[in-house]
Amino acid sequence: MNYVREEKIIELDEIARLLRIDSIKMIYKRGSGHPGGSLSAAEIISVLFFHKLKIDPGNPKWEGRDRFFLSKGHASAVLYAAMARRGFFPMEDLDRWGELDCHLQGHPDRVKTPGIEMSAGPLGHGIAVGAGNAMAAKTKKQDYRTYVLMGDGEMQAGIVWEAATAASKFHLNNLTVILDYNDVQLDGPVHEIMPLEPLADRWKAFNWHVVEINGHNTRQVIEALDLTSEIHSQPTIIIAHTTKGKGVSYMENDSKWHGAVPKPDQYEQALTELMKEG
Ligand SMILES: Cc1ncc(C[n+]2csc(CCOP(=O)(O)OP(=O)(O)O)c2C)c(N)n1
Repeated sequence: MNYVREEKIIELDEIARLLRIDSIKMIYKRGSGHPGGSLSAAEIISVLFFHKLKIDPGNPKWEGRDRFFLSKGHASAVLYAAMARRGFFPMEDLDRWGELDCHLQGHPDRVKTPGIEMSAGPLGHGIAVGAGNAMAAKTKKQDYRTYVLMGDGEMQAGIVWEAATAASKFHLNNLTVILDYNDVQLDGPVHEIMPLEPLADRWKAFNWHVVEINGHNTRQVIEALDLTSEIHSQPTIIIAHTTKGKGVSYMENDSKWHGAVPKPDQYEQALTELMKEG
C-alpha cells in the first residue's frame, strides 16, 4: 500500500468541502434534491474521483476504465459536482440540473450523461449491476475494478443479499462496495426502522472481506480502498461510518433533510458553515 502524502489529504478534504457547497447550491437553485445523503458521501466521492478511479473524462467509455456505480442515485448532486470538477462536463451544466433538456437529470441517467455507468433511482440494484460488471471483467480477463456506493437504508433491500451471495460464490475480488453508513434513511433512523446490525458479521458470513472506517476521514477512505487490491479471493465491503447532512449543523442526523430544500435563510446559514470549514 502506498503512503499518501499529507498534502494530498488536505487537497481531497478541500475538494470534499467544495462538493458539499456545490451540492447545496444545486439543490437550492433547482428547488429539489437530496442534501443529507449528498453531504454524507462527500469524502468518499472526493477520494474516488480525485484519487482512486482509473477514469478518463475525455474518453468516458474507455474500455479499461474502472466502473463506478452510484447505487443511491438520489445523491446525484454530489456525483454530478464531482464529475463536473473532474472535467466530464462544464461546471455551468450544474446550474441546469434537472431541466428537461439538460443531460443531468434528477437521478443519474446512463444514456444522457457521459461517464454515468448506471441509471439509478430504484434502490438496491447497484451491487447486482456491479457484481455483473466485475464478473464480466474476469470473464474477459480485464483488470479494471468495480466500485459501488450504496446507502444503509438501501441495504435493507433483499436484492442486495442475493447479489452478495453471488459475488462471493464467484470470488469477485475486483468488486468493492462502499456503504455510506449514516444511520438515517428517508423518514427516520435505520436502526429503528429495520436494523442492519451486526452488520460486519453479516457480511463476513456472506464471505466478504470487511473493513470498517470513519467515512469522513479521508486517509482511512484511501487506505481502505487501496487495501482491496490486496484481497485475492473475496469481494470487499467498506463500512464507512458517516453523518447524514455532514457539515451543515441543522441538517446533521435529521431525516427531515433527506430530501428537503433549504429556505433562503437556511441556505445562507448552510453556505456560511461550509465556507468556514476551509
Ligand atoms: C426500491 C426503492 N424503494 C424506495 C425508494 C425511495 N427512497 C429514495 S431514497 C430512500 C432512502 C434511502 O436511504 P439510504 O439508503 O440510507 O440513503 P442515504 O441516507 O445515504 O441518503 C428511499 C426509501 C427508492 N428510491 N427505491
